Amino acid sequence: MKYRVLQRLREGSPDYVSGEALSNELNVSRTAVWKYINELKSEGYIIASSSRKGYRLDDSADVVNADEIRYNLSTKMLGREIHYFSSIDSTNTYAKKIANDGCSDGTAVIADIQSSGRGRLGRAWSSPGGKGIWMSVVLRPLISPADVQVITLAASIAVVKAVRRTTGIVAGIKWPNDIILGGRKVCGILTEMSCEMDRINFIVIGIGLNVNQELYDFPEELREMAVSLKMHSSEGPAGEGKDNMKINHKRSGIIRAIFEELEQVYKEINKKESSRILEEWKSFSVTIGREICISSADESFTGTAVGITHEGKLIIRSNGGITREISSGEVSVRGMLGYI
Ligand code: BT5
Repeated sequence: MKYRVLQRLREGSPDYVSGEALSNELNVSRTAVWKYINELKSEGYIIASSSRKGYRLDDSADVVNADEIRYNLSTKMLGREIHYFSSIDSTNTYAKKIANDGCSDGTAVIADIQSSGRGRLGRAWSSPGGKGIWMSVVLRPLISPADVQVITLAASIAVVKAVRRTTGIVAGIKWPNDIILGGRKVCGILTEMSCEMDRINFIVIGIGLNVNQELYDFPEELREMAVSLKMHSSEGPAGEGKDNMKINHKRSGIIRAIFEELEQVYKEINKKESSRILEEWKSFSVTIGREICISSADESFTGTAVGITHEGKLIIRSNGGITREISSGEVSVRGMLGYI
């Protein structure tokens, strides 16, 4: 019922909706309306009340919950089923569990805080509350396990496009799974898979996007190399009025846009139209053309990133002219002059 009250306030916004109208239309008492309004406020909604005019929703609040994300969501499948938690260990861990239990294609798991957010190779992912998008999506693509890397590339494209559409911020992609702003990491993607020899059971795509952190919200060791959308919006030369842009971005709108963009690229993957995805990925890539250092448990070497294969492997040409194809699984990639 409280979300019906919310819906009515949305329809009325930016005007007031009277308590009497709410109580009549929803067939509940005025006291009950007041109780639902207070519940919504405690979820983070900003609602002005006036004894004469009633209640008015201020849509600037950054509220994340399943109802808010689904509001005006235009997808058919992505994010139609949402499991939202105010706190969880890792959304990827939970998503793998429900995927094993048979949840539907496109199911999303979202949390405000992760107590054990994970990166690749057992690394930790900083996931403080009220600041970022920590979510995982379960996909059941019709591709072979060998082509799974393309899904990570597709997910990065979806995030870059969603961020651009909702905030105007243009980010780049560092192969294989990082999204970069001004040379720092704003988002990481962790793809995990369950498969048979020739068939994928499911893929979980974990997306960690820093949205509203300030520098001091990051652990000290990340402050040189991490950034949030909010920090990026407010950086730059003084005198450009950028202080006014130091606003909190609304995470639900960005999540919705990620679902919409991801559904588009996912359709292309299922229609085996990956070549367009790879072309688009190249246009966002900050890796191609750079001299980089690749390290794995066994070796480390340098070369220039010259392209990407149709399975999403990075093509490197070493200084001696030898060409190698690298899969993302067990490697770290560093630029010769810094993080990218
Ligand atoms: C990644 O791993 O970049 C994948 C991160 C995926 C996180 C999402 S959040 C939702 C879902 N649930 C999970 O448990 N995980 C996924 P990797 O390439 O290994 O990078 C990890 C490294 O990034 C760490 O070792 C740090 O150096 C750095 N890092 C950690 N937290 C960060 C943050 N919030 N922003 C930027 N960099 C961070």
